[in-house]
Parts: sequence; C-alpha cells; structure tokens
Amino acid sequence: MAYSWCAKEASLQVCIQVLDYALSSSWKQAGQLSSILEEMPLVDSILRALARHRIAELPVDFSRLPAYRAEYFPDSGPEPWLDREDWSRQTGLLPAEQAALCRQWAETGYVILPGLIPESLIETAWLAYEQSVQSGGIKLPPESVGDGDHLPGRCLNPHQRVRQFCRVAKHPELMRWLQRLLGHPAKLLQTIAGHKGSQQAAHSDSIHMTTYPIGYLAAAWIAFEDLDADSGLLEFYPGSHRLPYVFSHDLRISVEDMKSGGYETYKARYEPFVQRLIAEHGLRPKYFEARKGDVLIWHANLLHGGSQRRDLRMTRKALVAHYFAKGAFVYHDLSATASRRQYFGGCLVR
Ligand SMILES: O=C(O)CCC(=O)C(=O)O
Ligand SMILES: [Fe+2]
Repeated sequence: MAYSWCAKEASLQVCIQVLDYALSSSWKQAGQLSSILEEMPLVDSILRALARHRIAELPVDFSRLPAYRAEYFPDSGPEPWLDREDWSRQTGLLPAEQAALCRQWAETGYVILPGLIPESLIETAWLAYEQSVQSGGIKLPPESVGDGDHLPGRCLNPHQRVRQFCRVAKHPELMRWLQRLLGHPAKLLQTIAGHKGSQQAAHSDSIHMTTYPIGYLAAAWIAFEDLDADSGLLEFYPGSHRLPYVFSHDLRISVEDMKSGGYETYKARYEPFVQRLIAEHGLRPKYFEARKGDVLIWHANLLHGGSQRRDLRMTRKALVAHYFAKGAFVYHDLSATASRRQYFGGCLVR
C-alpha cells in the first residue's frame, strides 16, 4: 500500500527523501538506495517498517487497513505515561520543578512556560516572516471576518520557508519539555503562523492529526507579542483532555461525507457535539494571556479554540507548532489520509 502511495501520489523526489530518511536512521541494513529503487517491492516494506511504529504494543497490518480512520486501528497501548493511572508515582522521581509541571499536565492537559523563547529570536523570526510576505515569497489569504478586519490571514507551515521559525519551533528547551511530556522524543509535524485570532470553534486536535497509538501528539502555542485581551486569545478547557477521544466514526461522519461535504459536515456534526460536551461537563474556558516569548503546550485531546476577536484591529501574532512522538504513526482521521508530513514535515532549512 505504501508502495502504491509512492507510485501514485508522491513524486520520485519525495520517495527518495523518504528512503533517504529511512536509510539514515535504523534501516541501513536494507542496502544501497540504488538497489532499493530497483527492487521496488522493498520500498513498500521499508515504508511499512517505518510506518509500523515502535511505540504501539499491537502491530498494524497496513495492507489490510480499509482506511486511515481510528475505528480500523487496533485499540493499542501504551497510554502516554502522564495519562496512566500511576502517573503520580512516576513524577515523584523528577526534580521538583519538572514534577510540578508534569503533574499539571496530567491533571489539566496543558502547561505554560513563561518567556521560554528569547525575545531576540522571536523578533528576528517575525521580521524574516514579514519580509517574506513583503517580497511575495509567502502569500497570506485575507481570511477576513468582515468590515474592519484588515489583518492578513494565516500561513500553513511557514517554517519550511522561514528558517528562524524552525529555530523557534525546535528550541532545545521546548523540545526537552515536549519529550518529557510525551515520554518520547518529539518530532515537528506542522506549523501555523498568524497575525490575528483564529476564532476557531473548540476542538481536540486528535480528530485532525491522529496518532497510533492514541495520544502521542502535542501542540505549542508561541506568542510573538504581548497580547491584548480583546485580540481573540487562545481559549482552552483545563481537564477536557481526560474526556474520551471523539473521532469521525463516533459522529457518523463517513469518508464519503468528508469527500462530498468537506468541512461543512465537520461544522454541522463535530463542532456542536463539542459544545454539548462542554456544557454537559460544565467545563470553563481559560484564556492564554501571553507575553512575548511565552509558550503554552497542550495535550493531544485538550479542547481549545480561538476566542472572539472583540477588537478586529488588534493583532495576535503567534506560531502554533504541532509535534508527535517519534515512533507513533500519524494520520488524519477526519480526511482518512496518512500524514506525509510525519516523514518530511520537519525543517528543510537549517
Ligand atoms: O490559535 C488558535 O486560535 C487555535 C489554533 C489551533 O487550534 C491549532 O493550531 O490547533
Ligand atoms: Fe487545534
């Protein structure tokens, strides 16, 4: 299946990148790149071996998977260590400051790291981004929500064009925290830069970016300025990560529904469902009143979104970066596709 994906959907260049990655890690014994390219079925097994994860207890036969949807994957552990019942016994072994934040993660599903990213890096990265926009290298859609909204829209994966964003998203202290919280080294999956609030309805990222086994995803929200309360701050629901994961199948959103109706189906079924969950559980939002360089990391299943922009003139400059744990497999439950970015979504520029 991976071979046919390679043959049908990916350019040879991409296949080579994937193979190159495969060979550079733990698959050297598979032989030389040239001989592998001659022996195409081997490509399949290498890609499968790569995709077959090293975290999950149960293997997946990808050739028999009807679709990349949560209901078709085995119900496999291990749970991430801070989601397990015995998390408090484990955190007791850590230095006090780390233990406190791990405890907060286990109980609330988020942590805040004030001033983690140095101001100088924040400033040079944003300047480089603005320069790229000015020169036309990056084109931002208006994403206007109405009259008076003159701020530009978001940019998906700006780290692949602005190398300073890579330095921000892969800041060593941030990567250490992600590893600590996920229990495995983290890999950058995707980034989004924005000048303004998203006003996105509350959701869990796990329906968009799903891991096998479940729960091995985290996101970092990095503030690029001191934020105003009216700018449409990031909102999140502490403790909501402990609710059951909700996938497309649970709401009878079929692969065909998404193909024909696109995000309308998601908006019609998923978003109201989350609103009901919030009401039923009496969840109360918190708002990330960040200062420049502050970082909030949230759990794979924490409900969050963009609050209302009460003043459309207010900027809310930020970079959001999503990461997965090395050894997990990433797919998109909603669109029923495997993530190609898990292989080459990282930083192409160094
Ligand atoms: O920045 C926001 O308002 C929300 C972003 C978000 O939900 C995400 O990137 O996963
Ligand atoms: Fe999100």
